[in-house]
Amino acid sequence: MKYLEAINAALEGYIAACDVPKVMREAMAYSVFAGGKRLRPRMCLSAAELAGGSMEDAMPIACALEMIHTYSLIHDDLPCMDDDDFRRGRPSNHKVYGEANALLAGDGLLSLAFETILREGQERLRTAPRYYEAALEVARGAGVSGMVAGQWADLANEENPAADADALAYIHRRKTGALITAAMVSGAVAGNADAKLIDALRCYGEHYGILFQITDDILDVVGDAKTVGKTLGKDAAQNKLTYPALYGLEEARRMAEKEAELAIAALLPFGEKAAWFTELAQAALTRTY
Ligand code: GRG
Repeated sequence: MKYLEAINAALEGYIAACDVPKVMREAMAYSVFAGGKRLRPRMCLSAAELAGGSMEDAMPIACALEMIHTYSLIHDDLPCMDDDDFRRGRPSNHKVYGEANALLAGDGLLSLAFETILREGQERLRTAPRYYEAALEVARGAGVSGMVAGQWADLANEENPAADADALAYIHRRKTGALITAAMVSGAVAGNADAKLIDALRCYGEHYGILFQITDDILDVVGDAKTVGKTLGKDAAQNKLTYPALYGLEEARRMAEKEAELAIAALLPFGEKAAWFTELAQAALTRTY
């Protein structure tokens, strides 16, 4: 619980501190405080601690990851993208604030993410000398070589009968996996990890990202809409390239188990200190939201 509370308190502070019109702040806060699991910031903080760094030094980067993740969900729900009316069990941002405001709330969160990282940097550099290297990982994971490229490819492959396993891997390594991997690596770098630990955490992030996406796809087929908090069955309706669509449900489940094994194996050399990550990968296999 200490992580969740600390992440929420820091996010509240960063959003409260920005000088924006009241409704814009409300629109940003509406989605940031809608009950997200805080997976990426928690991964970042735990990776920093595993490396011997402090939660305090990694916190601006952890919060930036959550702002970027939230912007991506707001934009993904827009009618021009996935066109979804529900997210995290509530009306999507554009259903409450309108499309233009939702677009801007997303833009606001993306820029606030980097403003936060840069503004906090001078102070953090004293104890986290590679802080800006960590920030670069976030920019790469979020941007044109990461999440944005994955979203682009995902939209481009809708209704594409030639889309295959390579296309699926390309999309999900970037759309979902890149920001998750960036959370692991940025935390590790902020914590001044050595190359061996960074490689291991990167490997965990890459496998966990695929695991997370496979289970997301499975939930879209067999999940409970109330528990998941969003409209289900949309992937099939939109002819999306997903793991169950390409491989079938049973094979998709087996693939998820394999990815969990590989993620866990990457951190075996770090023993008990990596226990939280091991449990996280195991829990992903049975997640219901
Ligand atoms: C708009 C550039 C841009 C990108 C959007 C993340 C994304 C890319 C689209 C969302 C589509 C989707 C369902 C992806 C699957 C994985 C995923 C990101 C699920 C949501 O993440 P959680 O479960 O969400 O961590 P919470 O609500 O807990 O924060």
